[in-house]
Amino acid sequence: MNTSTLIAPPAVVRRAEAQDTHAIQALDSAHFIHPFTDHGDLATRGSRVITRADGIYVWDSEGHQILDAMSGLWCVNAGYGRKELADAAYQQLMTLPFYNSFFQTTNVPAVQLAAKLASLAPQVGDRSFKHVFFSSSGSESNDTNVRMVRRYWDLLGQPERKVIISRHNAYHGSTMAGASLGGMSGMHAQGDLPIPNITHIEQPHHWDNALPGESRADFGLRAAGWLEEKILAIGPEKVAAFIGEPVQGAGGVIIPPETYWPEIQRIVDKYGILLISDEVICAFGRLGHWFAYEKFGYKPDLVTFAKGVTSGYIPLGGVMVGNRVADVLIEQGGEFNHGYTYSGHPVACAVALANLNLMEKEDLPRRVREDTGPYLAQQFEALKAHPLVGDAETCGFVGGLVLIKNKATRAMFDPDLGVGMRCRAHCFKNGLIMRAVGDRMIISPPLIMTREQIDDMMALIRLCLDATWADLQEAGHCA
Ligand code: PXG
Repeated sequence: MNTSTLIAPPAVVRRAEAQDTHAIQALDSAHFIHPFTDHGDLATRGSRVITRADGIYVWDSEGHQILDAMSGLWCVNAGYGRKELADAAYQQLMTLPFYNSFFQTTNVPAVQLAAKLASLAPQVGDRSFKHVFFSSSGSESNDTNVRMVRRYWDLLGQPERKVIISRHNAYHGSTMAGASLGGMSGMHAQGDLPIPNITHIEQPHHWDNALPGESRADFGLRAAGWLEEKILAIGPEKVAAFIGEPVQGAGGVIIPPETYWPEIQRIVDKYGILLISDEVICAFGRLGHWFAYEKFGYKPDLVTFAKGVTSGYIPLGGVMVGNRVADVLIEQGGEFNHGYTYSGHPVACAVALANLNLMEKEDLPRRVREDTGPYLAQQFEALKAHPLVGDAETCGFVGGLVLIKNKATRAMFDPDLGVGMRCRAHCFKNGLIMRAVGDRMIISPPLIMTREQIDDMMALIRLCLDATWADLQEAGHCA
């Protein structure tokens, strides 16, 4: 079916609002060093200038309306333009814009937010979450995890337990510890990473790593087994913790088989190792639950959060500290020499509280779990019929699809063709933001999206797949 007839062509609207794009681009390349960017290349092309946003759309300085299927950067869970969040920030800025939480001092929004987060975190078995440590980002929170895990084992008289095991193609941030915990080879290649005592196992990626004919269930068990092999190779008495994203986000929306996390739980329990769930992307309704460990049925000791806690309106991150760790820190005591100026920032915490209240009022996690998430899954399933799509899957409100050269043989395109980037270019041209990770196209839409808006997004996705397919056929690259 040619879906291009279903929707209006890219909406070029509100030209009257257009700003002087060239002037902004010139200032941008003269002064702004962007993250994860080839700066020389950007200077020759010029940045896209995003000027405003509302609901599930953003607008650029040329007046183009763009459907943001990435929620900013996996974070605008409650959608753009929410007055409640702006009001909460304004009220708090006028009441107490800042005070620190060092030196036996606290502030009301930070206390209320910690209690709120504890009330949202489901208790599993004997593991509960009563305590929260605040930071301003996911990266800082994972640095906190490294410090806290080592402090925990020191206090228990096992200082030799230092090694943290993570996975290749994981993303845990961009600070020295965050990038080391992450498994991105490009990041490790710059700056002598990983730092000592951090090591990696292979990811549970059925598409890339399963044996021919291996079921998802069997592969999940085998992939979890790599953790046990690594623990035994290092020596269990030296292993402090295992860290993983419930679903790998930046790595390309890698959804593990259902057998994976329960087996990981069995292994960490067997060796008494701490389990860290990095839910910077997956928490706050993204997978249909307040916290994603509930979906996969495991029991983390520490949970990293950021992004969706404020729907990205203001920087805030933190670590949910489970009772296993908190009890030791509190009861065995002594000063924990770690913290940030902005730990428990009153304005960020006030915005987070307003955001969580709003998400609760609109029942967004349940909506994703029971209504819009399953609907999105159906639409992605149907995409598998497209000649360019080798696989397509979702989990809650994240999704990934593989662009493939030959569906029968599963032959991939030559990476030099940059097929994912070609598809991404068609998305931009047609008013859609979708990310490319190699030849995997990924989405993480705002949780407020309705079924009708999912239809609009899917029509755009099909339009862009069709355009990419037509390009590749014309150039003789298709099988
Ligand atoms: N953990 C996870 C699981 C993340 O996804 C971080 C930690 C670090 O958070 P901060 O707030 O320090 O950025 C993240 C961040 C991408 C992309 O290209 C993903 C992230 C950040 C930047 C780019 O998909 N995730």
